[in-house]
Formats: sequence, C-alpha cells, structure tokens
Amino acid sequence: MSISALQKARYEYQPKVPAILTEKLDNIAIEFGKATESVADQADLKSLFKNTYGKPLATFKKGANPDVSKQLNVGIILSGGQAPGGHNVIAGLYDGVKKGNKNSKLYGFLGGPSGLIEGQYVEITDELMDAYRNTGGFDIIGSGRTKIETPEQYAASMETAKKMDLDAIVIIGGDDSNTNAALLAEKFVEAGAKTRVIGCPKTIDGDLKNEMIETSFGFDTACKTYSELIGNIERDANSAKKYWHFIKLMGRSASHIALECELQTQANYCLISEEVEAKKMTLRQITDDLCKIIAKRAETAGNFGVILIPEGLVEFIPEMKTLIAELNDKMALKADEFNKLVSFAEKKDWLKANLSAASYETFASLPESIAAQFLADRDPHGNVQVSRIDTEKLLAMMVEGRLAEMKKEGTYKGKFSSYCHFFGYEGRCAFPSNFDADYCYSLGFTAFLLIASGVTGYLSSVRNLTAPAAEWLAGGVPLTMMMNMEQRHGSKKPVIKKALVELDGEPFKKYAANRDKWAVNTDFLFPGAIQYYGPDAVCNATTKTLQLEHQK
Ligand code: FBP
Repeated sequence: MSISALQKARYEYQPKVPAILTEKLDNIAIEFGKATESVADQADLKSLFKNTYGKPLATFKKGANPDVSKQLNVGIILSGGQAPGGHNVIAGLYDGVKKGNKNSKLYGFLGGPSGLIEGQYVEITDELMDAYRNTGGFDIIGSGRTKIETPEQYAASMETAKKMDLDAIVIIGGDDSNTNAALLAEKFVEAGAKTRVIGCPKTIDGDLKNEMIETSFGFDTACKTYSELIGNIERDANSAKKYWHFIKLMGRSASHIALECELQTQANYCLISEEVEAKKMTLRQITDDLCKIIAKRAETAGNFGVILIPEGLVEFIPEMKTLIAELNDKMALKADEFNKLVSFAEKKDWLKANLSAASYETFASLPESIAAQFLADRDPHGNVQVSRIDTEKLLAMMVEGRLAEMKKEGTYKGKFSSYCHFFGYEGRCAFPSNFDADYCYSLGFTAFLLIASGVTGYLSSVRNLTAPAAEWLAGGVPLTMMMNMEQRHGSKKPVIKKALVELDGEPFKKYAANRDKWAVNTDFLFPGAIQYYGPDAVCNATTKTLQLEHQK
C-alpha cells in the first residue's frame, strides 16, 4: 500500500499523555471518590441498573497495582459516525494491554456493534496497529450504527464474549453508544459474566460532555477542518465581493460545531438552533433577520458575506419540529400505506389527509425539492436524517424571495447571488490534530487502566484539557452518573443526557457580544490548515469552546 509523506511522518508521532500514564504500570493505582448519582430520575435508574448504579468517580494516582500484568482478552468496537482520533484510542488501548502483558490480546469487532452480535472480529497485531497510528478514519475495523437492544441481541453479544473468553469490551461512541455500553455492562454483571464494559467519549458533534467529560474526541479536528474551509471561502468572498455563501455544518442536534467555527472564523452570521428554539423563531423570522443583515451590508460592505447554519436547525424551528414529529409518527404508523405512494403529488395528497392543517400548510409552503427530503428514509432510531435536508438551500431560496419583495418595497437596493455548501463528511476522517491524537491515545490507555483495575460501566475520562498534556488527569466516570430517563418510541428509556449549546455559557456569550459587529463589518479570521509540526501556539491550541468554558 502506498502512503503519503504526512501519513509516514504521523506514524512516527509520539502522542503526549498525562504524567501519570508515563509511570511504570505497577505504580499506577485507581483511587475512588464518593458514590455518584445520575443527573436525574435517580429512583428509576437505580432500579434499572441494580448492579452498576451509583459507582464512585475514579482517578489514577501513583500507588501499587498488583493485578496490572494479568493476561487479558479485550475486544474493541467503533460505534456511530466517524470522528478523528478513533485509531489512536485503539493504539492507546493496544499499547496498554501489551505493556501489561505481552500475551494479552486485543480484538477489533468488525463494522461496529453488529460485529459483537455476529462474532465478526480481527486480532489487532503490531503490524496492523502501526499502519493506523495517528491517522484519521475508522477504517482499521470499520464502524456501524446497530443498536444492541433486543433480548436476542444481548444474548448473542454474551455468547460472543463467552466464546472469546473476553475480560472486557471497550465501546468507542457517542451518547447512544455509551448508553448501550451502560446497559451491556449491567447485563454482564447480572448474568455473572466476567466481561467488563468501558466506554470512550466520541463524536464530532461535541454534545457528549459534562462536568467530568470536558469534550468528546474529534470535535477539535472536525471544527478546525471546517474552519479552514470557511476561512478560505471568506477570503474568496472578500476578494470577489459577489456572493453570499450559505454554509451548513454537521452536528445532528446541538450547534456546538457551528458556534465553534463561528468563533474561529468570525463569519457574518451564525444561526444557533438552541437560541432559535428558546426564542420560538419561525422560518419567516429567521429569513427576515438574515435579509436585514444582507440589506445593511449592501449599503456598507458590499453584496457578499458568509452565513453559518447548524445541520440540526430544522428540528429547532417550532413549526418544523411539529411537522417532523407528525411526519415521523404518521409515516411509521401507516408505513404500508405510505410506502405504496410513488409520485410527490400522491404523497402530498396523502399528507393533506393525514397531517394537521397547520403542519400541512408548513409542508406545502416548502419548495418541492426540499419538501421531498422531509419524506426520505428515517435513521435506525426513527429520526429524520437532518444531514440529508438542504437547510442551506432552503434558507438561500427564502432569502432570495424575501429580498425580491424588499426591493419592490424599496428597502433593499443590493444585488443578491448565493452559493450553498455543506461541510460534514469533509471533517470526520481528517488526520487528528495533535490535540485529538494526544487526547485519544490517553483515553485508550486510560481505558486499559480501568479494565486492569477491575471496574465496569465506566467512561474513560481525561480532564484538565486546556493545560499541557502532562498536567491532564486520567480516570473514569460511572456511565449511570450521566443518565436520565427520556421518552423514546413511546416509552421512557434510560439515556445519557445530550449537552446542547447553553445560552448562558461563555462560548455563546462571546458570540452574542460580537455578532452585531461581525454581521456588518468584514472581520473575517482565516485559521488556515491544521498544523502538526511547529510552534506550540499554532499546533497545540485547543478549541475556543474549551478555552472559554475553562475560563469561568
Ligand atoms: P455520532 O453522533 O455517531 O458521532 O455521529 C454524528 C454525525 O456525524 C452527525 O453530525 C451527523 O448528523 C451524522 O453523524 C451523520 O450520520 P451518517 O454518517 O450515518 O450519515
């Protein structure tokens, strides 16, 4: 296989780790804090997680660990969407496992959680691992979105673990996958099986975070990659001065990615879904706000600019949210009927008869090409796939229409021409930044220490991330501590609470304090490409979100 010069150089990169992880293994001991409680619904969760609820926080400190060299069989799963650094979590875990005992084995389940259910795996060897160190992607073993939820799936997972004599399984995933990790950990203990389950916080969306998990891995690299592209577009816009660029940014639900990219690039406007929801803004109001900025810039800066749009926006606009909820319900309940409809006109008639009058009106007001996207296949959780809805095109079309009206009214004198972009898959498999390479390797190594300390139902945790890596703190957070009960598919289910953008949080406040200025002026910032080698300030800075959140 031929490799690029950067790939070759990155193979050699030695990730920086917390000082405690550089100690001799038998001198790293687990230290427990006080028992924990879930974020809400304590009684329900206590009864669902009889064996694993309320465990104490764990931190690694200097001290004796006599069991660390025991021979182990460990399995690893990559779950959900790709995020830069996944290979390094595996590398950290692999190095820990082999350092503990060279006869220990690490197996990678193929294609995500389905690999565990179906018993499909490969053994990770030196040769295989070394070909993926410090690289992006999840291609070493592949990922998948299968949810382990039925009794048959649990039974099959246990059967695989038994056959492979697994001491532990590490699940690298977001909130849903780690909810699965918590349930699996409980089931194993309940069944008297020896297999322990440890999670690792992954998702570019940045919404798996709390007091103990400062950020999910991949957020840093993905935001830096998108910000480089946005900066390039800003420069192009400012050179040609003829286009308004509408850029949709990935992030299934929370607007962390859009907000971070805004802080890195100072684009003219950034919609924040959480604010739209809090202010109950309609699509018309959002359009009007954008038109005001465009009209103002036409008089001052010119007929160009950049607008950032979070991927999940449509689900936060009240009338759209109701429409999507009704569509999800009706399309699921009357699936046989709906699936027989062929043309858009037939589907529209069916919706007229099945949706509420208000939702049908919202649906009918959308351009046909966009409306059709609302009817596309749902994801395995029954959700509309927001990455497939061209929200950026919808807004550009709405703005164009409204500006034409404003021209007639005499309130707009500019010339409007738009360009639409969607940045998502471009950033999920980038070479991890130094931060993500270091963070992920440390998370993987810490996962090994948790396994070697005999705990189960924990999420690997590395904290104090704005300090130099040597000062980071390694430990574990009980998964039940991050859970609450939420309505899913008509019943209450235990889930890890998603962290949305907080409107009283420092990152949003920073944007809110500057947005009027950035909207009218051309205060663009050009972050450039991720740098792997060079001065510390250029290569090792964390995200603005993390810096602002730590400044409190
Ligand atoms: P995870 O939450 O699994 O990390 O995935 C996040 C994400 O990248 C979202 O930003 C996006 O909406 C979604 O995955 C796209 O999913 P898919 O890769 O299945 O198209």
